Amino acid sequence: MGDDHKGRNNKKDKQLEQFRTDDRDKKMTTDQGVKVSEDEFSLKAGERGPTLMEDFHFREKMTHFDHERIPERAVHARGFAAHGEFQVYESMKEYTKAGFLQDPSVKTPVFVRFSTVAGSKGSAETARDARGFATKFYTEEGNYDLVGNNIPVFFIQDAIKFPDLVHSFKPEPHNGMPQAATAHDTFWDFVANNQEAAHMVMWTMSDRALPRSFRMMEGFGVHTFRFVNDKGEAHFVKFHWKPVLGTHSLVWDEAQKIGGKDPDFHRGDLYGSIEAGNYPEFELGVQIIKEEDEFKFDFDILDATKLWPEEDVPVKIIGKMTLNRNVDNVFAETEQVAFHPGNVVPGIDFSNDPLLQGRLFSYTDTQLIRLGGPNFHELPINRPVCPYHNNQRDGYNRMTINKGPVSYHNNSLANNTPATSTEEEGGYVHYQEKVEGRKVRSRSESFKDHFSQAALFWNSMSETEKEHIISGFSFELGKVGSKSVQQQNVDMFANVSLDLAKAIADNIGVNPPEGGGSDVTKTSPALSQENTKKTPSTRKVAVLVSEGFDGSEVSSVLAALKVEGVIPEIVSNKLGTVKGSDNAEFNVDHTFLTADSVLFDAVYAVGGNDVSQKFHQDAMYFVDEAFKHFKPIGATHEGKKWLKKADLEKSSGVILGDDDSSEFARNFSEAIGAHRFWDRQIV
Ligand code: HDD
Repeated sequence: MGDDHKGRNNKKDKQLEQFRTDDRDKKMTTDQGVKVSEDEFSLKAGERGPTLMEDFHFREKMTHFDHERIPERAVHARGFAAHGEFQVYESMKEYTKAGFLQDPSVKTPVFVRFSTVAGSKGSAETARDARGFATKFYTEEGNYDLVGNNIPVFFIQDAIKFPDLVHSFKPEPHNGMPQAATAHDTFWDFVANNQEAAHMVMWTMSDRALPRSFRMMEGFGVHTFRFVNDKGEAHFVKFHWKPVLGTHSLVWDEAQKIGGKDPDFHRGDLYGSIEAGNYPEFELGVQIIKEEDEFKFDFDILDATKLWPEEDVPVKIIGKMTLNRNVDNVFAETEQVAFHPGNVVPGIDFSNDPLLQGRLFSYTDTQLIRLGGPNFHELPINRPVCPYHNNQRDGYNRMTINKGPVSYHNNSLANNTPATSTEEEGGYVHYQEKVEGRKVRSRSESFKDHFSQAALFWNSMSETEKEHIISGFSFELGKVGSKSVQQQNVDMFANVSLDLAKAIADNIGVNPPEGGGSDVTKTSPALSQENTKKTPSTRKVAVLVSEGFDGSEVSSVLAALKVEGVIPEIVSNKLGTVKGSDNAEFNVDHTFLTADSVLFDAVYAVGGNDVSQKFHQDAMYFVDEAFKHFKPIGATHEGKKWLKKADLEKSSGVILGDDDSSEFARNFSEAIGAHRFWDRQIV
């Protein structure tokens, strides 16, 4: 595959190239460029004597190290990013004049950072949490940032409550616990006493908060924005990212175990997929509402705790983003990238959503402390690819050398340049919405229904998804120490569903709700992951083999699975190679020590003619765990013995074979494509 296919050589990449350096095969120097003669021993007065201050190399090396860390993000600290490109399918001229949404032949470079929200920079990635999905489009008209999440609504309606929300879910200040978890008293105390959180909490207790992969989750801009076309006409718009592989999740027990077995599970998956050429793809969708229809809905379209049901306002798919290149340096790119929902381009404008308006302040403010001053836009990853000129000057770490005496406007000495642009010339002109009102600290009545859409979400779930939500709540509230907080939450969620609240109350030992219930009967099928696209493509299968396996059969099954895009990895008791009949020989990718069932999507239990007692035990555990997590299992020969439970062979998603390997491969691949077999669930 040529370099060009890996997203090399687009405009952003060329810009970054000017800053890249390769230290390999070079001579070591100090930061001042002086060649270093010794890097192991500090300069001392005598071999056993004190180190001398004049050792400038020691001083410089140590000082730099001492200052290597910068503050982590206040939220979304744990993240991973990749480069890619975006292309629109058809011109969006009718709705917006945004340049990057006009021409299907134009590829716009993008940089996307995915993240968890609550945990610190080093926390496990499979925590129950919303995921950040932030995209920077490097357009010819400047950077456009779509700073979204994988959940279409937010916990609060007004940004002034953001510090309270975050304080409540971060580790409790008196003991610094728990890490990367909302399963503690302060978060649930916040929820019960700030009931606008109800809708988003339904999402975070659902499978959405446990994505299988960054490649398999939706993204949402959350807020209502505006599209403005070249005639000055505006439409309200909400943005969606739809993963081409469908939206898929882990189960909670699996997610927790992965947290220990592989805390880098999601970044490993993204990095590995891109390196293997399985480029993650997301389609961009927009929901559009006419200005005059602003009040036609039973919710306020400015309220960030509300979604626009896709069945009422269809998602129009307008383009595709492909992530095709990993970063060269995680600190320089992923850590130093600075997103801001206020980075817009002509044709995209804001709405009066009070959460959005508050965000417009917070992001620059936080970058100022995190990145140490006002020049972070000059960091290579943050620079626009179009020219930029203004009278901003100086500040820490200024890199641009602005020439000439003039740094003010208006001026005559530089012919009044840099000059402003008219709208026709591409100058950003804010949409002239008419706004009138008294200065008040209050919330519109139209923002006060906190439960109808939470109930819509609940109603739209499959039975399995509902079970998962009940156990999500029961886990989280089960970890809460305060009986009062537990009870308050049960009573609160009775407004979403009595069944839900009663089930939680029963599980956590508090009183069932006294009243409650919801009148909402509406459903939105688009909200259920049961209805998402399913495919075996890029699913990882553990192939459990030992010496003496049936060579021709296993080789043909693996070949057939690969045609479907499945990624088989060989697991055995020792690294090295494992030999089967017909001269078949595989390199072993993992042992039972280095791998675990939870790290795979399916298991192919093969065995061999030389299986030790220990191998049997390990393989049985592996298969059993996969079964408990509802995963497809294919078993042939000795592998069948590992289906130790009497009725396991008869369960759905367990494919047995010996006779016809192509039929087995077909059935197994189909099962892998189905992902999980929920009818194994014992309720
Ligand atoms: Fe935020 C980071 C998404 C509400 C204040 N936010 C941050 C990131 C994402 C979001 C994806 C990480 C960006 C990256 O990868 O660097 N935030 C959202 C969404 C919200 C939201 C979808 C609701 C619709 N955020 C929100 C509010 C405020 C903030 C209401 C404050 C008023 N968010 C921040 C921040 C962060 C941030 C403190 C931390 C690090 C950063 O900005 O760069 O400013």
